[in-house]
Amino acid sequence: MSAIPAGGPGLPQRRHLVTEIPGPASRQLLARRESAVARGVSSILPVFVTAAGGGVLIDADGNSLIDFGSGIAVTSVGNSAPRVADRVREQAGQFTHTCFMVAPYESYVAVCEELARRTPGSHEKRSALFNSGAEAVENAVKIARHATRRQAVVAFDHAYHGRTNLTMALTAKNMPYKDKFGPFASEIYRVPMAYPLRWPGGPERCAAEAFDVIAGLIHAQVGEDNVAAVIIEPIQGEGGFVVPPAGFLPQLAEFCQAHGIVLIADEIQSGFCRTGDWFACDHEGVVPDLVTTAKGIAGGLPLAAVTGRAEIMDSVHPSGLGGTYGGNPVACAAALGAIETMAAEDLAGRARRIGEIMLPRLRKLADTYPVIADVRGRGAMLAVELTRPGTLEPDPAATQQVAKACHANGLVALTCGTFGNVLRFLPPLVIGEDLLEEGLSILEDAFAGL
Ligand code: PLZ
Repeated sequence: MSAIPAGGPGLPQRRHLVTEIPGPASRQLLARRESAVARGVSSILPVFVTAAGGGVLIDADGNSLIDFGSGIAVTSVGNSAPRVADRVREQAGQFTHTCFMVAPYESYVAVCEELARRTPGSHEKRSALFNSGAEAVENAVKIARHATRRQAVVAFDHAYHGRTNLTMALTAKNMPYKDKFGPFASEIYRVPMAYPLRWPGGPERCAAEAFDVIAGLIHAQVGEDNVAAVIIEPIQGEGGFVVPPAGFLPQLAEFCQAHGIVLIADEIQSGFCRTGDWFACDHEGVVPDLVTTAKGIAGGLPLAAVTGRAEIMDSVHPSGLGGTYGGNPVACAAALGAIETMAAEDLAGRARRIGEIMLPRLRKLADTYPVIADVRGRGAMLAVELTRPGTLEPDPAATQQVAKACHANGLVALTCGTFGNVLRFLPPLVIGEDLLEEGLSILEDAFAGL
């Protein structure tokens, strides 16, 4: 085996397989893993990574794979992006932790300033920093309940908000996220999602009916003035990259405003340039009251945030929010490097360009293979949904088969969806166009092999 290269954009940007997938070195690590790592924590790829950068992952056998996953929409700026890695190195040499609740530091404040600048709306905002997406969602709900003195939270079919107790309750899908992990938190009410492909009566009726159905359910089953918050992913992530029809989110925002309900946009997967704008809400000018962010915010370091209207955020008494590690200085340094990269390299523009390259090829694929029932998404957050041809019956087996064929040929492709029948594409926004085209060719070959 050759020496392990350093990661970052300097890595040769090419797919190069030198062994089968997984190779012998990864197989050895898999065996060690089995006797040390809990079975409940699983991995999609069977290879162990030694370096990554730009649009490639290098494994323990020296294989170079094309990355269409970004570690689930995290390394949008690329792995070991120079501005991230440099700032992390510098910060780690200065101090690694004081606890912001004990002795504060500037970078935490600077991240909150950036969040105020970049998130939708020009109103006065405040932010609080946490470690994971789930923790941000938990805190957004805490804040909304505190501010409104109400308890009910409305979440959607196909929603994903995390794996902690409250966020499991908000997440829709049972297996693998919730099965026998209950009892779950109370006062969570679920309403249908505006899911055009699967709306009874079809996409046109979805646009016309979804909001009324949801508002009707809230009125009849919860009562508007019992609702603290409505939480929605403006483009759903784990649940299947579901894009609601134009007009739906603005209607929902208007409804929340009319009834004093806090609208929480969970932009943990869709945020930070992924969809071709800073946030997915921006495409329709929707201004949520609270926004949860994580993933792409810090180029791979664990950081999450709740950002929102000053009066809502500041309704919470001093010391009502916090946590030992929230806004860790190394993670904040990474976030400042990541946000600077997004702005300096116009990664929102890159995301739009990725969409322009990928969408026509995905649509052509759908024209060729009737197993593809839908092509959807925005910018560099794209997906295809697989069903038995001519029906809406999900085809998770074909989805798995395509994903596995991609992996065997050196393309990191992820699946998602309540029914496990969606292939999703989340390339790093810095991926080269040749690599992007090559990845799409591998995907096409995988469909040809079905
Ligand atoms: N909200 C919209 O996408 C995380 C989950 C991976 P954490 N999605 C990836 C898995 O199987 O655990 C996510 C999300 C949205 C919240 C979360 C939760 O973020 O950082 O994983 O807690």
